[in-house]
Amino acid sequence: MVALAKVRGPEDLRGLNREEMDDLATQIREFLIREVSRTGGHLGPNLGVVELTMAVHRVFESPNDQIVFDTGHQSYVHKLLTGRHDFSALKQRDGLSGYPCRAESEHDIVENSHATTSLSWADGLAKANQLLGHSDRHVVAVIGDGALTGGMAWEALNNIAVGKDRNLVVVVNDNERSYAPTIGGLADRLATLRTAQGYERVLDLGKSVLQRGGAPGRFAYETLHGVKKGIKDIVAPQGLFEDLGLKYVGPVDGHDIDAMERALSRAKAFGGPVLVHAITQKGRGYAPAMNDEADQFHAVGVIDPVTGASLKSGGGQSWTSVFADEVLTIATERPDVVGITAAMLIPVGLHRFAERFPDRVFDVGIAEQHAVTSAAGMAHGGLHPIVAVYATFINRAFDQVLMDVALHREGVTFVLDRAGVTGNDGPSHNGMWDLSLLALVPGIRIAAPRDAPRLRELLREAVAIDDGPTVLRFQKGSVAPETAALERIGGMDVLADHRVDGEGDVLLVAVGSMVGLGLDVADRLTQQGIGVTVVDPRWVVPVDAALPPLAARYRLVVVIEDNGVAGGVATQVGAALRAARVPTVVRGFGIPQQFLDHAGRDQVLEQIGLTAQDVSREVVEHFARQEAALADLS
Ligand SMILES: Cc1ncc(C[n+]2csc(CCOP(=O)(O)OP(=O)(O)O)c2C)c(N)n1
Repeated sequence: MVALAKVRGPEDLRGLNREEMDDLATQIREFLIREVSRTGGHLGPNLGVVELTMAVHRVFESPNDQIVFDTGHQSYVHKLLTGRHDFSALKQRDGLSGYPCRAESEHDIVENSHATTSLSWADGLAKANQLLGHSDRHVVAVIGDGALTGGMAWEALNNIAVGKDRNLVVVVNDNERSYAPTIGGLADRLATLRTAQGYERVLDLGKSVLQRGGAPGRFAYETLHGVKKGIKDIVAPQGLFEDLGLKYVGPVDGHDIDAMERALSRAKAFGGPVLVHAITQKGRGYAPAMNDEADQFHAVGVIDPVTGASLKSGGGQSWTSVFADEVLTIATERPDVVGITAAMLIPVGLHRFAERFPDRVFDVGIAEQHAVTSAAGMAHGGLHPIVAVYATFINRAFDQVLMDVALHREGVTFVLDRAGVTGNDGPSHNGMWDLSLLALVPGIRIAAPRDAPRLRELLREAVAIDDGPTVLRFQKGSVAPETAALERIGGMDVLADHRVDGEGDVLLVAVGSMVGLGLDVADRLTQQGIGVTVVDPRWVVPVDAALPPLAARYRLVVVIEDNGVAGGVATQVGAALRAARVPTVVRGFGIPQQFLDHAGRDQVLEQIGLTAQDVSREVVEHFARQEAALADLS
């Protein structure tokens, strides 16, 4: 028996026999359940790729061979096999990243957690290897059936297929699920392929029997092999990959290490692009995951390792849940409203709508671009689509929002969950680009609710707009406490008014989830004798017409937003003031344009200076500098 702790690199796997490998697989599963239940993480996907990853590391020699994991959430086993055993601070500051990470290991290449990029990366790596003469090097891309529903995968396969002499192996990790069961024609086609299970084994058996028979036997085997495609088309019509010109091996039981090794070795020896179709089970070996209908523990928080029960209280109603309830109410009132999700029905809160009106909610697969243009079509056809995605994933569909929805003035509402700093999932999951990108779109209207009543109100206002795109963005986690408005000026809510003798120093514009912070800043400044008025603009793009005249009555406008500073609300407010010839200075506080390492949201906010203490100190110093400059002049 070999202890998992002794496995410091893939080479330690190579001398092991079948029994030792099986034993190691058991240890890896126990490790994952024990460790990930303490920190939270992508437990289900990783339990499903234990044997697959072991086989990949036995057959290929990383880092000379290059292994790319699509999305990267299923790379924990790879981390273990490449010597990373301290999972105690997984996804936390200074702990292991939840995705591959170049800073962690020479075995990690792609750390972008946006799905469906692996095949393009692999195509590029294989082209580089060929041109630079690395003929001994193989590229392996591990991609889920979910990620395979994304358009980029097919763009890549179209190119991979013609690179006949490039060493590229695509391993399709087919567990029939994204979060929920994978849907669409592709999923149906993969299901057809699965029915051919056993075929490869027959062929393997034939090989060993026939090859033992010397030259005639070998001839018979080659003949059999030569007609393989024909047989397969009879057994299971599967032109899908072979029609593209890709050699297809499978389906293979992804939990049978020997079968996986045989398939991968054959693919490796082929010397051209090969697709290995592995059948796996998400959550394998852990009953609470396998029995979980919603997503088989795709991603969990802190759980009891024995029962799988969640151990961390939710901390109140989530933004997602408020949206889920309100969108259902609206859908009940308005039959023209439809929902679209890119493979994330429950995470984005369209599940209640889908349960009640299954024909009116469309899961399009991990296909954000298609989701948006399809929504344009639906809008033109007389519906009002609500496209619900995580803020970070709308980046992918910028051109579709611009050219298909906005240019054609189609009434589509985008609901962007997880906007702003999300923290633990690292740089690619922060929703810090959506607002700046979307603000570039002519005619778009973007809202940022500060609390649950505003989310409901703004969603209703958004779906009432039928002549262009509308956007609602809100953060991850629990809704902020309710803050009532003192009054409304234009479309803006005034939340606090601490002017001294009617004189205002600072007009503080607090955007969405930053309202709590803004109110805290206002209190601190008031204590320093600085008069502050706090407004929540509700709709941040375009800038409310009432804002420039209001700003003209203050010495400084402070904008606080949970978005990249470049091109965000502060930029928009500054431009609006300049256009209205209002000279008041605008100071923006937001997320610097950096890729932020994984850590808790509060830790990240502290690191980038988005705290009440930091912002109020900056404002006090601003006035101190101004007064010093005036004193110099006099
Ligand atoms: C562009 C994009 N959209 C959505 C997601 C969210 N997401 C993360 S994993 C996942 C499902 C992936 O399914 P699959 O590729 O089959 O991998 P599995 O988890 O089943 O192993 C989704 C939708 C993402 N990472 N990237």
